[in-house]
Amino acid sequence: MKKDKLHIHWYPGHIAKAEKKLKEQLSLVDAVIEVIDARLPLSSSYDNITGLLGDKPRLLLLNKADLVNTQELNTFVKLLEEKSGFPVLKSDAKNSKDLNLIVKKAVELSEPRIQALMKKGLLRRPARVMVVGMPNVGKSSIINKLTKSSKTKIGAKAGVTRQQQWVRINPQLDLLDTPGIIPMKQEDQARAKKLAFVNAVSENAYSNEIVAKELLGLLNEKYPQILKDFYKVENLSLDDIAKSRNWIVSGGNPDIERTAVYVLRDFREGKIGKFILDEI
Ligand SMILES: Nc1nc2c(ncn2[C@@H]2O[C@H](COP(=O)(O)OP(=O)(O)O)[C@@H](O)[C@H]2O)c(=O)[nH]1
Ligand SMILES: [Mg+2]
Repeated sequence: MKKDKLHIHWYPGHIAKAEKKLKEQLSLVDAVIEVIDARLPLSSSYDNITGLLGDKPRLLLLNKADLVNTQELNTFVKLLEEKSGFPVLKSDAKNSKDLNLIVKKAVELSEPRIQALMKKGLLRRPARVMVVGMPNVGKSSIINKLTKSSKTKIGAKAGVTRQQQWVRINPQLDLLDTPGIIPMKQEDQARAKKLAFVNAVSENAYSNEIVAKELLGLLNEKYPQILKDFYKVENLSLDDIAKSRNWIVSGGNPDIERTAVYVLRDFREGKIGKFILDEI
C-alpha cells in the first residue's frame, strides 16, 4: 500500500460488514449511546451520516472531555443538543469516578420502548442499549468504568474491539459494546485527517510523517504560541523538532519518523494543550 501521499485508506469490505452488523443489532435495542471524541465534536459524530442509527432514542456522549477546554466544549454541547434534539453529556472515562448519569439517561431513554413491549404482554426486562462510535473514542473504557471491571478490552489504537459484546451494568441496564466504524466516503479526506489525528483511523492507513506534519500545520495556525512554547523551536517543523532533541539517524539526518510518532503522541495524550479541532 502506498503511504507516501496524503491519502487515508479505508477498508471498505470490513466497514460494510461492521455497518451491516450494527444495523442488525439496532432493531434489538431500545436506545443508542453515541460516543464522540470531544476533540472532534462534529467530525467524530455519526450525526450527519443519514440513516445509520435509524430513529432510535440516542444519548450523545462527548468523551475525553479531559483533553479539551471545558468552556469551548460547552458551546458544542449546546449546538449538538439543538441540532440533534437528543441529550448530550460530557464524560471522561479515564479519570472520572462517577459516570452514573450515563446509566440514568440510558435507562430513561429506553423506557418508552420497554413500556410499549409490556403493553404487548412482555415482561419487564433490562434496558438494552448499544454503544456506538468511531474507533478509539472510548466506548469500551466507558463500559468498563460503569461495570467497575475490565470486561471489555481497551487500547490506544483503532480496532481493539473486534466483536460485539453484551455487558450487564445493573439489573436495569445491559450495554452492547461494538467495534468502532467509520462509515463515510473515502473522498472526505479533510475529515479523515482529523480522525487520524485522534487515532480513530488505523495506523496502517497513513504515514505518521504526513499526518504529523498536517497536525502541526493545523495547530500552528490556531495556537502558534502554545506550540512554540511546547516545542521550543523557532520554525515549527519535524526537522527542527528532531534536531532540537538531537534525534539523528545515521548520516546525520533528523529522525523524522521518530519525531512524527512523538508529535502525534504528544497531541493524543493532551500534552501540548487542550484543543478542539472542529469549528462551530
Ligand atoms: N484522556 C482520555 N483517554 C481516554 C478516555 N476514554 C478512553 N480513553 C483512552 O482512549 C483509548 C481508546 O479507548 P477504548 O475504550 O479502547 O476506545 P473504543 O475503541 O471506542 O472502545 C484508550 O487508550 C483509553 O485509555 C477519556 O475520557 N480520556
Ligand atoms: Mg472498544
